[in-house]
Amino acid sequence: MSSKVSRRTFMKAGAAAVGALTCLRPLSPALGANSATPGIDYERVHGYCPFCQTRCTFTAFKKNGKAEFLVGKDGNRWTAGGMCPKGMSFLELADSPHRLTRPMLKTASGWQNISYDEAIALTVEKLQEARRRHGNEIARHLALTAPLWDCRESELAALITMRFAGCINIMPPGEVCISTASSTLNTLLGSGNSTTTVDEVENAELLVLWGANISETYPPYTRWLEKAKAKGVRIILLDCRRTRTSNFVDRQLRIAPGTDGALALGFVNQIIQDGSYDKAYVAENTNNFNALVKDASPWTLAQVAAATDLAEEDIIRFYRELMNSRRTMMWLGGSLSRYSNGMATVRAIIAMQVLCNQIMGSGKGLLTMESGKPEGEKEFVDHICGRAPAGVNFRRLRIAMDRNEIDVLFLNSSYRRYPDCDGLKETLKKVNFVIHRGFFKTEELEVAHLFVPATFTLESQGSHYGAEKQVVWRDKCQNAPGDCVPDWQFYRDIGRRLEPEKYPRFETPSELATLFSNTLPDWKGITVDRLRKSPSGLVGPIPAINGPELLGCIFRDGKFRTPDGKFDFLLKAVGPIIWTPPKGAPKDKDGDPKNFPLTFIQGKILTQWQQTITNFAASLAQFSNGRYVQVHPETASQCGVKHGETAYLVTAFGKVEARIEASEDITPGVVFTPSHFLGTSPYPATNSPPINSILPNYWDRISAQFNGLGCMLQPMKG
Ligand SMILES: Nc1nc2c(c(=O)[nH]1)N[C@H]1C(S)=C(S)[C@@H](COP(=O)(O)OP(=O)(O)OC[C@H]3O[C@@H](n4cnc5c(=O)[nH]c(N)nc54)[C@H](O)[C@@H]3O)O[C@H]1N2
Ligand SMILES: Nc1nc2c(c(=O)[nH]1)N[C@H]1C(S)=C(S)[C@@H](COP(=O)(O)OP(=O)(O)OC[C@H]3O[C@@H](n4cnc5c(=O)[nH]c(N)nc54)[C@H](O)[C@@H]3O)O[C@H]1N2
Ligand code: SF4
Ligand SMILES: [Mo]
Repeated sequence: MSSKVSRRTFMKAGAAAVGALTCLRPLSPALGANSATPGIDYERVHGYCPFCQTRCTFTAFKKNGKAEFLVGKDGNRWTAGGMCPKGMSFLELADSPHRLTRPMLKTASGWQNISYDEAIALTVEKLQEARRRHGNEIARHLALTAPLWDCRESELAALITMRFAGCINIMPPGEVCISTASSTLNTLLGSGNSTTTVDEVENAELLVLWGANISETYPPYTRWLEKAKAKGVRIILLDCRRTRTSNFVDRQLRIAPGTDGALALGFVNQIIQDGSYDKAYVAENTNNFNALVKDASPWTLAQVAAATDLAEEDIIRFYRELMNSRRTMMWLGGSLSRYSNGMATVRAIIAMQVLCNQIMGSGKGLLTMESGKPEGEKEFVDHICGRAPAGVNFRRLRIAMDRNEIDVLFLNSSYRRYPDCDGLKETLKKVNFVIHRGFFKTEELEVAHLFVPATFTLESQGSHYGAEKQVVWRDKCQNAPGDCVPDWQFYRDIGRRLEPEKYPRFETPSELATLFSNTLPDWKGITVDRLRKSPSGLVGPIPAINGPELLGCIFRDGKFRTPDGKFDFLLKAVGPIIWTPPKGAPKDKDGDPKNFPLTFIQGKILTQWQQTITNFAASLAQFSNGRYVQVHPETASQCGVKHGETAYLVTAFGKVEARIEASEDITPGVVFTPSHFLGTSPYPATNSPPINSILPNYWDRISAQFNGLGCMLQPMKG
């Protein structure tokens, strides 16, 4: 007997399942994830999905040199074998007819194929030329935008090469992701990301999903909501839209976008006023409590209700539920980092948890989206290359590019991820030489001089990290087409030419991973051998060979990871927590409520990953409704637009065409559209100008912001 499943039937089955399930579990018992199914002559290759930080692990079933299907590893304690359609799409993407597989150089007569060796030689020449021109000033003239890398070894190889080239300006994707939350958590608590692991939700009494659409952005984690519910944990969701996640919660508060900070400050004010916060804990473990008292004092119940559009009785009930809970966990969605007031919001939410002693211990703490980046990378690169000063952020880089100061830019991402991307495109044209790494024909080619194709996850070995600070491993499953090379090879080959003596010697990611774990004391126990055997990966740090993984609250000694072990309510470098509406919102002083009375938000949908790769998958395009805007029927009718028709979504910075989807799932006055899609997709369902083309170049102190802006819907005719 052999359960031969063709790829097409598998994708079809997967497709059918998407409608019904939040995440895909192994579809047929015959394909049971790790069981040795007799009669199937497939080679099994250990892998992980490089997309979101659920970091699902899978077994690739390989035949005739290629993966035929992927099955999530059911031994993975975080996912239990779940995967989502995005990860599955790699089977199609690897073989996609749209994939670019040759290095190309832009010439006066258009793009011309060149060899990989020529591409490397040209890149090295450009770097050396810049060095000759700028000497010791070189650092100001080079930059790299980093993707959510396909594996950690690629990231390390790129960082080492850049340092040897003299480049310190590395733009992490985190800057336009959840940097507001992660930087604030790092400064205040010393955690950088989640303070505990997700399995702790079972030990909580109350779980608050704060703008976190878990079932669509971390689909296999839906089971943690189910597990928590089964244990009687109460779950409250704050979101102005009804989403898949709404199905798993006890109560939802439809808070107005960008106003969570006001709700949090109202709670802080209330418990300070009535003296119900944990006074002894605060006295012993925090500094500058008086600063918080002052910051929160304006936030009466009436003020909170006016800011958040929530009814006073709903606010009181929420505050009471928080006060009555002995163990509360809060899960902070990435969406909180996408507002110009994001830092005030995150500070206020952290203060809520600290005031009630809800950070340390089981069933308590803060979880974040896209967290998990383990420490050690900077130490490792410093160890090899010597210490270097810090580089600039993207806002500064953009200014430098505008002044024609950047000679060479490694564009390893979309530029469309940044707000005002059309303006940015013009800026990028001022860079002398742009090397783009990618997979498909995208808008980035318009600003690039050299294109060198990269590999997909199945085509190279490497490690990665996930939301639980777990490190996972994958082996190479199949050869890449054409001249596609993994980043660890591309950057190593450049680095070796620049610094033949000093560049670390490695022929495989496994050798680089071993060098890494041998160099960093906290990584000693995270060996490639051990990773290969673990379906869940290994939660770091593990300082001893064969040492245990430590799950749960990261503050094991009960102290914050700050210089004095205490939490400081005053952030001197930033000033008080002052909450104001998001910049450009209808209620903001810079808003224009007459012309742009609606609030614009955008976010992720289940079947697409970011702005580029998955838009090229036909298997996913079939689930896409294209560029639509979700809007309440009342709002649609006030704007004179009807369900199903195409209209303009207009901001003060531009407009895009979008199909109206009138639905009561969204609060009146708010407009939502998916953040995905690009203008070069071959499929109409994923083809639309980038959404950042209608968003302004607004920044808070940390991240580039996208949401909360005033907007309008305009009929196409009349
Ligand atoms: N399917 C899919 N999953 C992904 C990704 C993807 O591209 N596609 N990307 C991954 C990455 S890199 C990230 S950073 C995360 C992002 O994860 P999130 O940022 O959490 O995802 P979003 O869809 O932006 O927002 C989540 C929810 O917040 C709501 N929301 C918007 N504004 C507000 C607000 O002001 N307050 C509150 N309370 N809610 C608000 C939205 O309606 C939405 O339902 O997702 C990861 N997972
Ligand atoms: N308006 C708006 N903008 C957003 C968001 C939003 O919700 N709304 N989300 C933000 C968030 S959360 C994030 S994380 C960012 C993501 O933004 P990006 O990091 O730009 O993500 P993608 O759009 O997937 O970009 C993919 C491109 O990066 C390059 N790339 C991808 N993987 C690799 C790799 O392994 N190696 C190399 N060398 N290159 C690679 C390829 O060129 C690929 O085409 O976008 C942010 N921008
Ligand atoms: S995108 Fe995230 S949830 Fe989906 S398969 Fe990949 S890692 Fe898993
Ligand atoms: Mo992100």
